[in-house]
Formats: sequence, C-alpha cells, structure tokens
Amino acid sequence: MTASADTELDELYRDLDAVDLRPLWTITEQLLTPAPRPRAVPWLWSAETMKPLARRAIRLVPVERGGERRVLSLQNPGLGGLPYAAGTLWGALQCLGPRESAPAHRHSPGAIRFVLEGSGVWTTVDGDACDMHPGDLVLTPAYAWHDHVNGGDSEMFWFDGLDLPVVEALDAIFFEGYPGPGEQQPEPAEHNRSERAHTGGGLHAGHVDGPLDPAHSPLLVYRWTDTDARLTELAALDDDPLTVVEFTNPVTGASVLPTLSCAVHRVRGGARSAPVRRAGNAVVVVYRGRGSSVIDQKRFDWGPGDMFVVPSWSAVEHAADEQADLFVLSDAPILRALGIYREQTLAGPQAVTDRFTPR
Ligand code: 1HN
Repeated sequence: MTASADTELDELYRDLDAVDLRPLWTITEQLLTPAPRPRAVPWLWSAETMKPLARRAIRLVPVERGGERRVLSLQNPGLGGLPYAAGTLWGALQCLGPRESAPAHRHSPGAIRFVLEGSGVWTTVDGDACDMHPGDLVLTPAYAWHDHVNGGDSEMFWFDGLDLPVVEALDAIFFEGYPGPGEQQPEPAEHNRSERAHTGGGLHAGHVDGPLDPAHSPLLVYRWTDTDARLTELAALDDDPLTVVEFTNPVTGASVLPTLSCAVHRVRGGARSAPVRRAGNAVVVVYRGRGSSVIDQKRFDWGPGDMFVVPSWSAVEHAADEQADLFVLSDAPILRALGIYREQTLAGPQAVTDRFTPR
C-alpha cells in the first residue's frame, strides 16, 4: 500500500469515528465468536463462608423500606464489579431473623426462591400467602406484589434467583413500593391458595423442550415432598447417574417463568454425570449431598448450601460422593423463545450429540 493510500485510509477511520460510525470489518471477530465467551467465570460460594456473614448481617442490619431486603448477592468476579452471578442471572442468599418482615413491593424482574433452612416464613404473592419449608420453590413473577414474613422464632435462609440482568439489558426495570396501609400485604385467612387450586402436575421428567409460555405458572409454590417423591420414582426406572425434574406450569407444561427455568438434578451416590455444555447461564444450589463438579476443567467440591455458577457453554459434569440434589436455575426459556438454544453432550453413555432446538 502506498503512503498516500495509508493516509487516506487513516483519514477514513478518523472521519468515521468523528461522526460515530464504526466499520464492522474491524470488529467482526470480536463480535461473532465461534461459540459464547461469557465474561462470568465458573465460581463457587460455600455455605461455610456465607452463613456466618449472613448471621452477622442479621445482627447488624435491619430489614427496612429503602434497602428492602437482607440479601447477599453472588458477585461473579468475571463481571467487573456487577452484582450478578452471571451475565443474565441474579443469584443470592437472603435471610430473615425471628419475627422479622421484609416490606411488600413489586418490580419488572421476575424472581424465584428456593428454601434452604428454617421454618415459619411465608411469602405473600399478590395476596396469596405461600408457606416456605426447606426444599420448596416459591415464585414471585414479574410485577407481582411480594413480601416475606417470618412468623416464627428461627432464622430463615433461602436462595433468590432473578432475571434482573436481562430486564436491565432490555432497559425495562420498573420498581414500586407497596402503597399500604402497612408495609405488608394483608395476611389472608387461608394460606397457599394457588397450591389448593392446582393439585398434581407441575413436575416434568427431564428439562422442558416443548411448550413456551409468555405467562407465568399459576401455581406459586412447589413442595419438596412432591419433588423428592417424583425424583425417587424416576430414579428407580434406570441406572442413569443423573435424574432431572423441571418445575413447570401445571396447565401448559412450560417452564415456571417466561424467562427462568428451575429444576432439580439428582446425582446418584458414587456416580458421575456425562459432561454437557449448554447455551445460557446456570446457577446451581446444593440442597443435599456432597460431591464435586468439573466446570471447564476446574473442579469445585461442594456440600449443602453451596452455590456455584456454570457459565454459558462451559462443559459441566457432576460427581456425587453420596446421593445429591442440585437445584438448577437457568435462563433457557429465553434462549428457547429466541430459537437459539443449543446443547452438547460431550461423552458418556449417549453418543456425542449436538442439539439445536429452533422454535
Ligand atoms: C427482591 O425483590 C428480592 O423480594 C430479593 O425478596 C432479591 C434482588 C434484586 C432485586 C430485587 C425479594 C432481589 C430483589
């Protein structure tokens, strides 16, 4: 190239920049990577680390209007200080002390709660008080009023998962405090209305790959006793290392929220699951059992109450020293709705598979 051509080209780039135009050919390879390159890294937060800190927060920090919740967010060290577990998912440990309540509010991000420990707490969702016991899943869908009340004398700990980073990326965050009277919604005479209206159903063997639904499940609480019974029934049918149950809308069979999938993966004691990678992020909460997971060649040992992140397209395999139940939150419904979901099984009893699932 001649010097004058060079100069003209330099001039072109300068002139483009001056009027806020960017030539794609200079950034194609950073935009269109052959596969996802999430900024979030595989990471684990242990219960042993989190619980004493949560207890100190219970002692020192009241739950009040403004701060709204006593929540410790999983801040993925790959995300440059953003308080997110992964680029698309909020994950956190929330706690309430004896007789404490968190004020009612509503917002555009949708949320789920998976209960780890404690008793006597209920979350009221649009007037329906949902009792919370260990292992239960409670939904607080987008724009639903919700508050948490600890009517008992024990500390309560649960996992919060939200689609907040996605709603933020869409520039669609709305938040509103409950107008009252009082900070909580009135307590209804009878709790668990949605549960009484929907008995049976709502637990799908494997992950949902059929129905999509822009509405949330009308069932707001899924009981651990039902989940455990279904996992036990399914695990007895084969010798697979992994048994999966996804929580679903009992009417349509879709994932519980339009944006979020919730499932429990039961790993057989002494077994190891085949490595899988999936488009989309996941947060895993260990409910019961001990073992380890290898995520992109890095090994994480875990036990009850530990939480870890499996970033998009990271290969993951789980091994259980004793039977383990892993609660798994993912953004799969969003990818499925967009027709871009993809997963690969990399080895194991099945042949290597590459599944694209267009809508
Ligand atoms: C929220 O409203 C709750 O209601 C928990 O318990 C965690 C994280 C970010 C934004 C809102 C709750 C949250 C949250």
